[in-house]
Amino acid sequence: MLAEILQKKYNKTLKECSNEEIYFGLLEMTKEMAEKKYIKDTNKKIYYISAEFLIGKLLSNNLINLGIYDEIREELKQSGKSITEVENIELEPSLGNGGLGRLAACFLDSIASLGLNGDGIGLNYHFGLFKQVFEENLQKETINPWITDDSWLIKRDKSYRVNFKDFTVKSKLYDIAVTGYDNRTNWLHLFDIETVDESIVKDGISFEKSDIEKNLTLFLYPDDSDEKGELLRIYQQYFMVSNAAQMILEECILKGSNLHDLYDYAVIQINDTHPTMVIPELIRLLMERGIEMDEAIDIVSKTCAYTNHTILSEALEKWPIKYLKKVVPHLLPIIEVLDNKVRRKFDDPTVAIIDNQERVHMAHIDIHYGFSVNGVAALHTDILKQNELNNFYKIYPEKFNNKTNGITFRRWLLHCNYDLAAFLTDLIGDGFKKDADQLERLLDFKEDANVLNTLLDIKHRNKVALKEYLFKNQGIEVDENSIFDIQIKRLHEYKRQQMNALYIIHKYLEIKNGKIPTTPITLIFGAKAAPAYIIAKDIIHLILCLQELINNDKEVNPYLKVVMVENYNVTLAEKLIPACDISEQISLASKEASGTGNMKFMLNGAITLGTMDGANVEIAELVGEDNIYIFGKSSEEVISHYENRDYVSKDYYNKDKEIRQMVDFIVSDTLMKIGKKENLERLHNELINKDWFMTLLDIKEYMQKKEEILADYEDREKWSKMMLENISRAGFFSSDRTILEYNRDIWNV
Ligand code: 26Q
Repeated sequence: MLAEILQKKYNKTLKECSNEEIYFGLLEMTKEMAEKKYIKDTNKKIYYISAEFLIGKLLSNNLINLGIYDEIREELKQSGKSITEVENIELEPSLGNGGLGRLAACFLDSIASLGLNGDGIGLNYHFGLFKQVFEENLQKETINPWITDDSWLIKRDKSYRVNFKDFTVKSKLYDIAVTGYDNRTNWLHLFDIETVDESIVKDGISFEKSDIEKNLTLFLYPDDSDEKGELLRIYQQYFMVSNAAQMILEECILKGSNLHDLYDYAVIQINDTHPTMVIPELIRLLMERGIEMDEAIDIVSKTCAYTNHTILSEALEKWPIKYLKKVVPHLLPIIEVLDNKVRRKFDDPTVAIIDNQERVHMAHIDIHYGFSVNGVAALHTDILKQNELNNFYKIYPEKFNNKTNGITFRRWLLHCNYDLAAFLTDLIGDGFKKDADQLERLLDFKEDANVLNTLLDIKHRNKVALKEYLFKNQGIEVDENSIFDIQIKRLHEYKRQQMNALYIIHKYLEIKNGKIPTTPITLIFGAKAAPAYIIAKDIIHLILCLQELINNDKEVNPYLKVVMVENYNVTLAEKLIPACDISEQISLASKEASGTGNMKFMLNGAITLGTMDGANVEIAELVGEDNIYIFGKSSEEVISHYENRDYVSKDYYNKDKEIRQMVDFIVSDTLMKIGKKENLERLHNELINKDWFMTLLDIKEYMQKKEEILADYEDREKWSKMMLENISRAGFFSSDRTILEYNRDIWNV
């Protein structure tokens, strides 16, 4: 079939076609096949509304889900072509910041793969999140264009009017097919406007923030903002949810809803607070269609469910009324009624929607006017119930529930680790592809030396593949015989990349003093920092300076290497994760809601070095303490430090020589020669005088545990058994399991 398409499209045989031509041929073919698997379903539908869908490249995944990957791979091979090289042609859209966006993409895959009726709704950002480049050991931001004439986007002739205070825009809809694994096709609906003007972007990623008709869907907001930026974010959010609400009502009416029974036709999952305005917007639209306000509120409350992804107070959205008035004044009367109702019912001012500083707490709207509130890992949900949202939990205990995150095994095993998936299939059959719990059958081979050695072999081959990829694509050289210790995630102080960096300093100094590691170590980082997050950028600067220092020091570089990959994204994750030995999950306990990278690493046979935070807690329970390396203060201890305000980083700095030595190295002559004084001094000062995320509290234990895990790597048999145990127990983290729970407890479709 591919050959026919290429013949028709280019009048060439497969052999004669360039990789680019093959890519576009496959794109056409896949889109057609996907569309055929769409079934018009009149049942209740899940609408997963999210400001982010970090979908990654789609070609291979669609081929896998459509069941033709092996066939195409073989066909290409026969003609001397390689599917990996064809994949390289595809541009990766960056329609997400990190975990929350990637989760949304995994969920869409699982919803379709389980045959459920459910679509995603979001925005078609032309440049997505910025592309990261390194210059003079600093992060610079540029645009990441991904939309080409021919792409996964399918233009629909659907359009809605969205009214802002001073003007109206007309939307246009693009769809991307979401193929289920051996199952139906659903859609990801991405809204856009005709008038967007890509040419207003100048000098990196700067543009005129107030010209909404030109900039509305240019960029995905990184998690930071100034006033104009915040206004734009409100414009984007309202544009997204108004389109969503109009489309949902239209579809439900077509299916026979009289709107009084909307919840029998639709369930809306609100992915963090970014789509919260869908609640007042739906109420408004129902009232426009003649439904009384009280009933409209009741209908919407039975239709919407909310997922919380964070307890960091700075990430909880609170929009000043002043801003909302500038953008969506027509929502304010509704929000005020919602607030009044709450105030009449509950004395507690902390559960009000509008606070005494005239700010609207978006999460509070979701909790009062949605029927479900869920956290994303057991510990996270407990913290929401007992601490962060305790006042709400006391009012609505029945609304709170946990849904531990998951990942799609199609992308994070079958696609990214072809050899491991094939080996597992040989051993335990292919039942695990649809029923991930069957991975436990691997435990039968716990004592089988051949199996254990093959796991080590596959890991080694993946390390070689990564080595080649990094050399080709980033000009970086690594030693496949070293230990690959990897930390890849957004850069944030709570994730504590700085702690890992301090460890590198410690190792560097040890090697300088003649203490040589048994096996060389390669420390790999990948992380984007929000452009306005100064300290996060300073941490990147520190890591890049260490990379330059260490990799150029002949005394040290045979034993220690630091690699910070540029523009970390889904595609890079797919190369890095299968090659990883040590998975760094070292957030300050209580701060990482779940983490999902931790699950991807486990599934691919990496061993976790981490704190008892987020889903690490559940990983530890599943694999047992012999198969994971846990360190650091517990979430209770951390929360109590915050409550009592009794953590003083300077005390730790003053009383421990080793800590002082590592921290002070940041501003040593050696590093200052390479780096920028301002950045390094600011970071040094931050660690000593603030350290809000308690790096120095956990660092000694971290160093000990890391020595332990590095030493255990030497025992290859023990290590391979840990790998086997981790892979075997990863079934729980399939997003299919997560989605079945969402459906059982929340959606009921
Ligand atoms: C808020 C206001 C203004 C602008 C941007 C934002 C904003 C944008 C993105 C706030 C938060 C985000 C992203 C949050 C996120 O990715 N959270 C992660 O969600 C994952 C999936 O549940 C969890 O595994 C991670 O632990 C959590 O950090």
